[in-house]
Amino acid sequence: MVFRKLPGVSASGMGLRLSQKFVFLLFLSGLVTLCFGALFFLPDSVRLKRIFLSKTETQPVTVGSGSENDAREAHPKRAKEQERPRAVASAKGETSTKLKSLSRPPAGSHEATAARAPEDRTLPRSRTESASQRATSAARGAAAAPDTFSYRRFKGCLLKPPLGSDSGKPGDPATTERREKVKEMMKFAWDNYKLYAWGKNELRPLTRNGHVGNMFGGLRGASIIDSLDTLYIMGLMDEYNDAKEWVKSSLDLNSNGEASLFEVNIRYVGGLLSAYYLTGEEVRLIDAFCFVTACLCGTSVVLSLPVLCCSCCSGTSWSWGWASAGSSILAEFGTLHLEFIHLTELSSNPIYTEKVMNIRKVLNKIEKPHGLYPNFLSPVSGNWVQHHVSIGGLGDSFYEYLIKSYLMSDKTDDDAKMMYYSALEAIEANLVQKSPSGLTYMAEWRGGILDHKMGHLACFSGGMIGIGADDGAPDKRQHYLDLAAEITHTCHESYTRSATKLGPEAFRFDAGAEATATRLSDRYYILRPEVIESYMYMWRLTHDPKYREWGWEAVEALEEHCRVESGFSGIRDVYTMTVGHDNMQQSFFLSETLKYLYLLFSDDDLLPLEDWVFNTEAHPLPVVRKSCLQDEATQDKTLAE
Ligand code: DMJ
Repeated sequence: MVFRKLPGVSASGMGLRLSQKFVFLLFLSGLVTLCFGALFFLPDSVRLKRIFLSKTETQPVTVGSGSENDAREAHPKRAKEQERPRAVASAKGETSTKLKSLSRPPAGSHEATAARAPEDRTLPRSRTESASQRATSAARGAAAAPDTFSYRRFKGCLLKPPLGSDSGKPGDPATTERREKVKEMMKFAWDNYKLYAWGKNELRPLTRNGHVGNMFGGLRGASIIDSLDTLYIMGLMDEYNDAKEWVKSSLDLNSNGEASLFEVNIRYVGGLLSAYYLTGEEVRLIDAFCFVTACLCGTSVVLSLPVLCCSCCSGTSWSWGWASAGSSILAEFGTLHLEFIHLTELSSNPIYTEKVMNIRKVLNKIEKPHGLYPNFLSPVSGNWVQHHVSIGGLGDSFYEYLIKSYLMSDKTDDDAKMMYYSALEAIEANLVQKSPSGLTYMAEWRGGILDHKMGHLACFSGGMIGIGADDGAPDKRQHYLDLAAEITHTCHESYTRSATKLGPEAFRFDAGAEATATRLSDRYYILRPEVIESYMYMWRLTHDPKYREWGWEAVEALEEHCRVESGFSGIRDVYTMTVGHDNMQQSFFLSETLKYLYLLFSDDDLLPLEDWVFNTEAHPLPVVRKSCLQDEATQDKTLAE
């Protein structure tokens, strides 16, 4: 009856005209497609999804040729907070980002098997054994006994003199006093964490409780692991021992949760590695090996291309649901090299290095727009997903790990060197800009259109370009050092132009703005380290006293605006003196911000840059010297003396 009332509908009930039938069918098929598509966005736990999609694993493309190992690449990178879902930006690790399932290798699948340590492949395995169980067993087999570790080989080349509270003590009393102040800040942050949030990931200093979040897939104690080396370097030995005891007795690495391999790698693996190299004490490092190996198993199905996350107990892997079209993120899969190379050095298991080197092969093969590396890569097609390029969030530590891989290899990793300097050239040609008043900054690039915005995260690039200056082409060295100084200067400007003298999350150079945030949503500061990190490197490289002054300005601002009764907190708006606190003491404040400040006010012989590189969470790792690795007889002699 309804139809009769409609124009064009015949009296024969459903006698629609052909064109109407066509439109109706089109509408219907659209609706069905939409409903089916929506299934992919449901959490994995929803029954409907399991019924319809249980057998829809995406088979990744295999990029590259050669052996099984060669052909498979994994890699994740930290979701650069800036472009993570906002929730992450406001409270790292808190996001309940629902992870889009890209690939789930059936346990025992070809792909999962290929990721096992080589030693493991010869062993018969029960069919019911999970991928991660196999990987864990493999890692135990490969790296189980502490005496297979190679710390001994490094020792002769490191720790001159052994660290202690006097290490790096500056000559003048004023700087010593500043350094003591930073140490006091660390103790204050640590004591409050210990009092109110012990064993949790971060302290919530206003509500005086702990925060766990889901960034680490159920792992706990991020602030403890991130603090181990800072406490040790500062000579806070009681605190260091408490931290060490907790790691020994309470760190549970049998996580069932969905962890970001990037975050686990830079904080947990990096933190444990550093503590090991600094102290010579093996604290749960073997377990960390097992954990990472299990993660590798999870990512193996897409070893041809990167994935971000892993569930270490189920051997599954996926990319962030929010990342463009489920793609993998440059800074996630490009930020594994330093730690993984050390895992191979210590375990004599090549699997870690093989994985990260395969990532490079993939990246070397793909065509790069204007020589630039876009932030998103499809793990399915092997192509860039969008042409968004940024030296800040989503891209940053990929570039950092190229130059640091070169430096950490005792300048033998020519591949990393070549990739870094050609990327830097492309960045200079396309991203580096000068503002009307002469401030140098790094814009972002979206398919050829410049976005004149620079994130706080991008401010690490002053230090990065600085430490790479000396190994650039001879005619470029001074230029790179100048560029590093100019960028660091601009980042300092972003601090001095705010009321609190702390910098915003992102600042712009358009519509009359110069180094200031123009959007409300960019005005927050979450205790990030990048600007101070560049001050520290530039101080070491130039000894220009302004960097120490700028660092001290930051200390005063942190004390005035971020220190609360029970710890340090991020603030919501750097442009107002009546600050609102975000109630979060980030673990990177302990591992990076305070460590870089302490080093800034220390002499250069505390962790000299010729001997150490800092991972992207500021955990120091030793340069792998041929002389330390090859001449074991000499090493033994040195140790005996
Ligand atoms: C840290 O976790 C690391 O420095 C990472 O590379 C970038 N973001 C935070 C600090 O801002």
